[in-house]
Amino acid sequence: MKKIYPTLSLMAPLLAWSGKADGKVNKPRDEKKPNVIIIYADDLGYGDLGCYGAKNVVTPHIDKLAQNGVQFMNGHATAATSTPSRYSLLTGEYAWRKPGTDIAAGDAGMIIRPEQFTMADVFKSANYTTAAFGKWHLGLGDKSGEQDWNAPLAAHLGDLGFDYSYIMAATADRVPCVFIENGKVANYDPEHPIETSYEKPFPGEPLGSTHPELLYNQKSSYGHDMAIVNGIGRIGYMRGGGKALWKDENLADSITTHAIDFIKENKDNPFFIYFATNDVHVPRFPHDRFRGKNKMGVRGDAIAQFDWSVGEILKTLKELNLEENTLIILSSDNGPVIDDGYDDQAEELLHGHKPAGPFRGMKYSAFEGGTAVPVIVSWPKEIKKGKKSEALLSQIDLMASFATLVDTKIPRGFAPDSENRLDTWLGHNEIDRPYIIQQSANHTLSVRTKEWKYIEPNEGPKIVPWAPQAETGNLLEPQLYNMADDNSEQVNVATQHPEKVFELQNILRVERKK
Ligand code: NG6
Ligand code: CA
Repeated sequence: MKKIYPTLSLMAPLLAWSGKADGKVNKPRDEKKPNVIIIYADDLGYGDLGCYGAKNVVTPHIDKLAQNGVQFMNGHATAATSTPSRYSLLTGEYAWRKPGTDIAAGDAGMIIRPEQFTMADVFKSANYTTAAFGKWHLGLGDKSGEQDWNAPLAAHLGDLGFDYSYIMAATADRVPCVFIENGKVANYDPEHPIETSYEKPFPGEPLGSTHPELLYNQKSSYGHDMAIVNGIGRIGYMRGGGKALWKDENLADSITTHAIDFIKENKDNPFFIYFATNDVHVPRFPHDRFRGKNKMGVRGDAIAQFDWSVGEILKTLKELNLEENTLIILSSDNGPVIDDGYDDQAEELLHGHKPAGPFRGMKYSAFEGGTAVPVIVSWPKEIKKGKKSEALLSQIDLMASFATLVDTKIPRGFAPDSENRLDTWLGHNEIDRPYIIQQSANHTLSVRTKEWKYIEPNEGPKIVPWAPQAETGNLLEPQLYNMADDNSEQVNVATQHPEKVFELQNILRVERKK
């Protein structure tokens, strides 16, 4: 579907970004626009990287990226789970404004609609070549449950501003377990047509629940007992696939090598890459090169594999002489989780490792651990080395900040929640966002300022049923934490500071009305 944005200048002038924190405008640069790569890990926690204090796993490539750029100590995803976080990142709209943005099934219809203006469109309108790799998890095709995986999909990333895509439809634990390249199953095997269902099993196909003896690896600890693919129980039913089925141990290799090929092919023109890894999501099934190397078991191995992927991208940029003028943003879609429904010993083998660093809660949670994530930004040409920034930051602002970077306008009505904070993202200032809004798995909203955190009252279990280490943050009373002296949200001071509670509640009220 063709998008037409009359307000948009397709002849965007060359980069004219003011690189100054004080608002003074530098001379417009007429050099080549930077390449931009978002490296988006899955379920990687604030405490999971060497540069954020991890001891049990080494992440030399990422640590180097941080040393060469800015490391943010107060960066946040918009939500504590994948689909809403990614929706907000790629559209600049808080997912809680848009129904149907919860954790998506593998046969969900495409959640971002073709007529929406996306982050990829920002770059396209500035004449970049754009691509997405790896985990998508934002639906494909026109309607949920109605995809024909054996034909070109009715709607795909080509309709969202991506020139090229090589993606997993959802997650590694959801069917279909195949890569999709430009809207078609990659390595399609006509002998083995693909069918999926999230409603009923296919007669005669063994399931994790009925044939646990076929699960030779990674038994489920919760759910994940429907289709069995590569000996691993998944969410959703599937049959067929044949040669197109991915190999779990090769996921990182496939995603990384496709991205590297794209970089090589597009080295002469500015490109934008959304590089979304499967690591460190479940099922954790790292390649033999990493397996068994880390004392924390497969979760540690998967972090090392993620670091390897980053290293390969950096190596390629260096070889092609693109390192200096490539802006890289590395982050995660939500906080960490330990046991996420597979019995992979992630908990038993932690050895004192704290995936969420100092924060309370994890993935799914309204506590900070749900959304406080590593954020590293590097652009050797423009960013001073080795900076740490305490600025309060939300991924919601990347879209408008990128629009400023490439000097393009977002058409009216799109990216309503995204603000241009480019100078902060590049480490030129440390201006906090006045507040950020965070969404937990059950839609509880929190307001975070630099000093305070308010969690609205909500019902529900205290612990995520399948993730026994993950506190939800649910409480029937308002919660208020003083982040300046209690960043692990231990002491609820709501009753001592009713005026602060009121002020932050009011922010939510106003935001909800927008
Ligand atoms: C949950 C899954 C979990 C994970 C999550 C999505 C079970 C018991 N739990 O429903 O394993 O897939 O969805 O994670 O099935 S996310 O990072 O993509 O949001
Ligand atoms: Ca995730």
